[in-house]
Parts: sequence; C-alpha cells; structure tokens
Amino acid sequence: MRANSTPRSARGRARYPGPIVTEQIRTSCPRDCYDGCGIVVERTAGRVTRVLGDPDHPVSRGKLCQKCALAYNGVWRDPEARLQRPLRRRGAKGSGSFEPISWDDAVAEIAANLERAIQSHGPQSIFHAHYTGTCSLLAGEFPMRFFHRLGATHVEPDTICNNAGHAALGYVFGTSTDGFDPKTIADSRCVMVWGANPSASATHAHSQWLRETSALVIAVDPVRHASAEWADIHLQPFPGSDAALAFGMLHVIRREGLIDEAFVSAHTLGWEEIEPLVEASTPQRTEELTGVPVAAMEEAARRYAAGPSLLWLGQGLQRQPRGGNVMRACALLPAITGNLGKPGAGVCYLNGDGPRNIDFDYVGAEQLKRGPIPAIGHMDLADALADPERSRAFFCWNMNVAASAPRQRELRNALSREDLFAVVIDLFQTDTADFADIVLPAASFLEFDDIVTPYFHLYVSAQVKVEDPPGEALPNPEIFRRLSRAMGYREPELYEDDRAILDVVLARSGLGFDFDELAERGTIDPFPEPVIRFADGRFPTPSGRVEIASASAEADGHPRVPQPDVDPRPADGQFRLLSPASVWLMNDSYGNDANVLSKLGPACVYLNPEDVKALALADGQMARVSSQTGEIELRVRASEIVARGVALAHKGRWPKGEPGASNVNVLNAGERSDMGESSSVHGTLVRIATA
Ligand SMILES: Nc1nc2c(c(=O)[nH]1)N[C@H]1C(S)=C(S)[C@@H](COP(=O)(O)OP(=O)(O)OC[C@H]3O[C@@H](n4cnc5c(=O)[nH]c(N)nc54)[C@H](O)[C@@H]3O)O[C@H]1N2
Ligand SMILES: Nc1nc2c(c(=O)[nH]1)N[C@H]1C(S)=C(S)[C@@H](COP(=O)(O)OP(=O)(O)OC[C@H]3O[C@@H](n4cnc5c(=O)[nH]c(N)nc54)[C@H](O)[C@@H]3O)O[C@H]1N2
Ligand SMILES: [Mo]
Repeated sequence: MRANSTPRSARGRARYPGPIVTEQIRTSCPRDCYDGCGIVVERTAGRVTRVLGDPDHPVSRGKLCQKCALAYNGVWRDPEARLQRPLRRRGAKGSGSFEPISWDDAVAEIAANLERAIQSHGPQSIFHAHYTGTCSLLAGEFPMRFFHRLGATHVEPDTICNNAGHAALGYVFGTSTDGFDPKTIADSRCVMVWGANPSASATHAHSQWLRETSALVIAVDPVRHASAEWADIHLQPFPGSDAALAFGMLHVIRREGLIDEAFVSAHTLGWEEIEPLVEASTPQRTEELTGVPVAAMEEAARRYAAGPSLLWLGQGLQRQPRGGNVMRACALLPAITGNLGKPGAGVCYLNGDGPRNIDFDYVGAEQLKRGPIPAIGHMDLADALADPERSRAFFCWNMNVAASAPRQRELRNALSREDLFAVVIDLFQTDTADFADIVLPAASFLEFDDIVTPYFHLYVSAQVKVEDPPGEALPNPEIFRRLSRAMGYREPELYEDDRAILDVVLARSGLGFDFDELAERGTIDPFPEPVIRFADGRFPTPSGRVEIASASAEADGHPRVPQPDVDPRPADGQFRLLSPASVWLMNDSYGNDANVLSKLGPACVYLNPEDVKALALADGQMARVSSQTGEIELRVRASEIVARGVALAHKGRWPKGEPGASNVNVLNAGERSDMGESSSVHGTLVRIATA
C-alpha cells in the first residue's frame, strides 16, 4: 500500500540562515509507551541544544510529556551521567567500583568467560534478560541474533509485564495484538478504559484521544487517577475483582435484552456454557463482591452495550493473581454486545505490528537457533541466578532488573555471586550495572538510526541519528557485532549492517516508502482510514470464532470458560498494594534525572484517610510498609483516590537513590498470575505501621 503523503510543513532537516545555524531534525520517541511521540531535535553547530515535541506529529502536537521533556533535555544528554567507556569491575559486586578498559579487552574478556561457561555447564547456563528500555526495532531485536546463535537461556521478557493478558486474549480471540485502531474513536459512542491509566502511562492519549472525544468515557480502576476523574463514569472495584464485575455487567446486558444475538450466534462459541454463571451474577451480588454500586454498574453496562464501543484493556489490569481469568471475563463484553469488527468498536490491549508487516523474525534471525531455546520467566530469575549449577553467566540489556524485577533482595543476593559472570549494557550506571563484571556503554536513541512501530497507534516512525554517542558508547547492534566477532562466529546474519536491515524490513513491509523518506517525514501513517479488525467476522482461534469456551485453555489446565471469581480480601490488617506507572518516571529509566527527582519528591504511599486514621498515622508521616519479602519506608499521603484496604506506591525509582537502597519491588514476592508465568505485582499484600 502506498503511504499517505499528508503534507507536513517542510521542517525536516531544514537549515535556517543566520549567524548561528540551527537545524531541526525529526526523530521519534522509542520508549515503552502507548503514545509513540514525534520529536524535533534542534542542533546548533553540530550539537543538540533542545529536544522538543514535533508540532506536526499527530500525537505529540509540539509537546513531549513532562518526564521525557525533562530527561531528554537532562540526564540523557548529560555526558557526565552517561556511560562512556567499557568498564571492568574492581571492587566487590554491587559496590559500583570499576575501571575503564578498551572495547577489545572488554569483548575478549566476555568471550573468554562465555566459552568457559559453555565448556563447564553448556550454553544454557548463560542467561539473558532484556526488555523494552528501548522499543526501536534494531536495538530491541538485533541482539537476539547473538543469543540465538549462542543458545543462551532466555528470560521471557513479557513475564515481567503483560504475558497473562497475551495468553488470555489469545484463548478468546486467537490474538492479543490486533487491537482497535485508535482513529476509529471518531465512530464510537462509548469508550471504556479498564485497568489502564493513560493520565500517567499515555499522557497524550489522556489529554487528546480521551479528552477530545464526544463519546461517553467509562474508567474502571481501583484508583481514582486523573483519567478516572475525567471519565463520565468511574467504576472503582477492589483490585482483583474485575471478573465478577464483568459478569455483573453481562447479567444486566442479558436482563435488558441488549445482547447482539446475531453476532453471538454467528461469531462466538460457548455462550450457553456461561449463561448460568451470568444468571447468578446479580447486580447486588456483584456489588458485594467488587464494591461497585449497582446503579453505576448498570449504567455503564447499558451505555457500553448500546455501542459502538471501544474497550481498552490495560496492562495494569492483568498484573493480578487471576489476571488471565480477569482478561478473559472482560473480553466477553465486546463479544456478547457485538462490539467487534465494525467502526467505532473493538478491543485494544496492544497493537502488534499487524498491517504494518514488519518482519521481526528476520531482524531477530530465528534461523540461527541451533535447537529449542531454553526459557524461564522473570518470577524465577532470582532463583535461577542464585544456583551455581544452573547459571554461570548473565547478560542484562535494555533492562534494569535490580530495580524492576520482583524479589529484589533475593535477586541482589544472587547477582552478588562471585562466580556469576555478569555483563550489563546500558546508558547509565544502574543498580544492575553495579553488579556487573563488565559494563558496556550503549548509545541512546538520539545517536543511531532505527525504526519505531508504536503499540497503540498504527504509525511507522523513524529514529534518526542526530549526534554521535558520548565517548566510546555504541548502539546495541554494533555492540553485538563486536561480541559475535570475539566469539569467532561466522554466520553472516551476525554482521549484517543496520542500514541494510532497515532497507530490507521496509521493502518487505510493502508500505511503499524507504528509510530516507521515513526519516525525512519522521512518522508516516500508512493507514489514513481507520483499520477495522475482524471485519470479516473471523477470528484466528481454532474454531474461527470468539472462544468464550476454550478447549485450548482447558487443555492448558484452565477452566473452559472464564469464572466470576474475585480474590479474597486481604485479611487481618493487610493491604493490597498497587505499584503502577508514575507520571514522572518511565519505568526505571528516569530515576537518575535530577529534575525528575525534584518533581517526584520522596517516595510515598497513598492510603485512604480512614485507613490512615485507623493505623494511627498522619498525612506526611513515615510508614513502614512490609511484605513477606522485605520492607521499605514510605511517606504517607492520605487521599480519597484509593478505597480502604488499598495502598498505592508508584514504580520506577532507582533503589540506590532511596534511603534503604530498595524500591517498591523489595515488597514484590514474584507471585505469578494464573496464566503465562506472568507478574501479579498489583496483587502484592503488605502490612503498614508507623516507621
Ligand atoms: N513494582 C512494579 N514493578 C514493575 C512494574 C510495576 O507495575 N510495578 N512494571 C513492570 C513492567 S510493566 C515493566 S515493562 C518493567 C520495566 O522494567 P525495565 O525494563 O527494567 O525498565 P526500563 O526503565 O524500561 O529500561 C531499562 C533500561 O534500559 C536502558 N536503555 C534505554 N535505551 C537503551 C538502549 O538503547 N540500549 C541499552 N542497552 N539500554 C537502553 C535504560 O537506561 C534503562 O536503564 O518493570 C516491571 N516492574
Ligand atoms: N509515565 C509512564 N508511562 C508508562 C510507563 C511508566 O513507567 N511511566 N510504563 C510503560 C509500560 S512498560 C507499561 S506496561 C504501561 C503500563 O500502563 P498501564 O496499562 O496503564 O498499567 P499500570 O500503570 O500498571 O496500571 C494501570 C492501572 O491499572 C490499575 N489496576 C491495578 N490492578 C487492577 C485491578 O485489579 N483492576 C483494575 N480495574 N485496575 C487495576 C492501577 O490502579 C492503575 O491505575 O505504561 C507504559 N507507560
Ligand atoms: Mo511494561
């Protein structure tokens, strides 16, 4: 398909005459964020002077979010803060004491240690963890070529984030990554945002997409965050009770004759199997189970069913002990009301590359695998790294596990093992890097060309090099080419040049533009008309229908149909701790920016004022928050945004900047959800007392 050539003001790479020549260059934000903003970089005399939102980009409209505006004009461009040379450990693990070494010495030392691990314990004793520290294509996928060839154990990335949702929606729809096109909101009468908080995790989607629509907005969240505050209807269930809420809404929809019978009979499988459960899920019973008042729930059910309606299922929603069941239950709503396959309707969890046709397998060179790749989930990482028979070496790249992963104390103990050879590749000396034997300095997104495919909007964006990396820092792909050479590998895929890969990817996509055109325009929208998913009524499940009842789920040991379950309420004075995205942090990425830190203030825990009183605490006082795995001191914020029994402390601070050298993940016991070996971090139970 030919790209849409919407005219944009001719600012890309333009030169402005004058005594000081300032160039403006378009690029794109590759952070793990729904928004995928367009960026304009100002450069004077070859030096970047400012990083701004692209005024012509449909999402950023000239404004970056607050956190990226600070970090991209702060710590990310501060050469003093950035890693500039490869480093070798000098002191004890975790002490942060290192000496600079050359790239040749660094990769030779890594190769020698990997060989040693392979000889003594096999390649599977080398573990590598990575996630979405950057979401650009080459920086995220090219390193996989090296690890496929090596045969290292893969720490399944999505298990730290969203894998339960992927598994659950896979059972229901046969896919979790074919979400609605946000553009179709123009035809929606109702938008239901369930367990996502765009006001923090997608600030442009909050301030534009959601706030500018004339559709009715329903938010379903235990926290009254700014998007919930903005919504026309806010349902505030107790965490982990959403499956019962979805069944309660189905009860109302059925009782009031709002089922789309034609859609149900033509395109779904197993409705009759859940009808008795729906029948039993009366509004009164639902209120008892979830805490959501009957009237609000009934109104939301009616408005959603009337449609056309969008359902945004957040990643926060499924970070629960029964998060997979919750996702399956919520997914019944569009199926029963026919809010699928037509303009203004649909479900979105994440958008994969879908119609953009980006060949990720080629970029990751699957063919280099020499057999099945061993894998573990993040919930098992601390144990695997603690065991010298299982693990001899560890790579961490695009990720900061010492801040983001569960069982923080156990993980740090494991990373302290003298006989675990650790390599960390990052822009900064993170907590994880403090435990490395070799630290390799990575280039930032401003320092190499790449492609970004955002996961909410269906755009294709260019990441454009605007300056050289500081010191000897290198882009991820070049780092892995050097590692391959040091290992003596011969496969040509390991040495393929970045630009050649970008050209192949765009040529294969059939989208009709090459990298030069993309770089010139910054972002291209290949689909000016909203893409309507499942318009033919067919779903990639075994039956071709929406599988309310799923034999695949049953074969995997789950109930055939979703259940109207709720988690037990926390007993004897415990609280349910939620630790979602902070407005000021990007996961753990900006926790070392001075301006971000001053905006953040001290780490705090939000509690309902009644709970604050009952705990004999006061607003502003320090509380000791403890769980089965650790404890942390947090400043109390008494606030009505959470109900009684719920505690809220945002993720993303750097442990080494905190008083007890830990962040909220010291409380996270790494309990897994019911599906996908995935994190149930929002199900963490804690006790709270005066510090
Ligand atoms: N308590 C709690 N914990 C959570 C969560 C939660 O909700 N609550 N959420 C979880 C979720 S959803 C996620 S996704 C994870 C995220 O956890 P992480 O992936 O650990 O966090 P990030 O900050 O995204 O990225 C990690 C690192 O990537 C580096 N980086 C950026 N660009 C590059 C690059 O080009 N090359 C290299 N080599 N490195 C780069 C950054 O400097 C940063 O240090 O955290 C999880 N942890
Ligand atoms: N500013 C900022 N933006 C980010 C990130 C960041 O760290 N900071 N991280 C990025 C990443 S990696 C991800 S995965 C996304 C995550 O972004 P989201 O999908 O928005 O997920 P979370 O921030 O984890 O949580 C969203 C909401 O889920 C709610 N929630 C928790 N448990 C339940 C429940 O049982 N039921 C219901 N209904 N709601 C529940 C929380 O109260 C929270 O308000 O954001 C991305 N964007
Ligand atoms: Mo995430």
